Amino acid sequence: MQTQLATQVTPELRERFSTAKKVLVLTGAGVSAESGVPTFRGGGTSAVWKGMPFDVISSAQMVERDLPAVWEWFDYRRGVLNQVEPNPAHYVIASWQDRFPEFTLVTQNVDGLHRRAGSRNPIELHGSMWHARCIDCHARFEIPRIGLRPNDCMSCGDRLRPDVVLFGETLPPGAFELAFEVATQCDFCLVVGTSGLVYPAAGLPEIAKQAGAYLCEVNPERTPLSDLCDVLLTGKAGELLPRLN
Ligand code: BJW
Repeated sequence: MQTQLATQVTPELRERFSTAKKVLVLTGAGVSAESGVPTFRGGGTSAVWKGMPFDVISSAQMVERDLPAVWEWFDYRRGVLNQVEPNPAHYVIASWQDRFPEFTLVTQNVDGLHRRAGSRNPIELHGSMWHARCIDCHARFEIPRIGLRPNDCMSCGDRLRPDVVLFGETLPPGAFELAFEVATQCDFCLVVGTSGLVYPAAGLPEIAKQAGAYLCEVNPERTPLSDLCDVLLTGKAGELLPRLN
């Protein structure tokens, strides 16, 4: 079947969405773009920190080599997040959790904006910038506000690192397994603002498709996932998602 291209919500899409029973929404950095959070692969200079590409500074090797630099990078990004608000896409996604019999939000984002918009239990596949984790005993600590980042582990005293999944690292235990399970059971899968390049998250839409779900992608650009989708809604999430209601 060919992917249908649309810039507006079509009657078929609205009908499919409104009659769905088990909805899975997978989001990526693009859902936060209209809040002013830079995407990773959106061009410009945003994905470079002090001359280092983000896949260098956001890497397991850098945690070993220069943990203070990694903290500096994440402290800077939490500072940016402090200045921004969730946008209409975050809010409408949060509203859907009470609309469908079964609804799951799976996000690759570590910015916490879905929670700030009211999403109760997002599966945060790549962790959260608002948590630190002990490099030794793996105890997790919330970073409630800027300036309140704990320095050392309160359980064992060892060093803390951002509780974020960096390149080459494994996802938090159980998170992908849960997302996988939901993908095999959903009847409608909405893929929003992701370049579809990073696995295993990028594999979820195909799992949903194989299980028979209707797939809709919302993105201003085509991605490697577009051909898999039933419909590609071309445009910005903050403008298009509220129109699905
Ligand atoms: C808009 C918009 C608007 C703009 N509205 N849309 C299978 C095949 C190949 C490789 C692998 C594989 N399995 C594993 C790998 C390796 C690797 C990987 O996938 N590499 C590929 C890049 C080649 N994966 C991993 O390493 C993962 N670990 C793992 O699998 O562990 C097991 C294992 C271990 C060891 C060896 C092998 C396996 C971990 C991945 C962790 C990713 N971490 C990051 C960084 C987080 C830290 C930080 O924040 O600094 O997570 S990478 C970065 O990419 C971040 C994102 O969550 C992730 C996805 O990016 P996303 O969200 O798609 O954003 P962008 O910027 O790419 O795209 C934005 C999109 O929005 C664009 O399409 C725009 O058009 C769109 N947009 N405005 C709607 N208004």
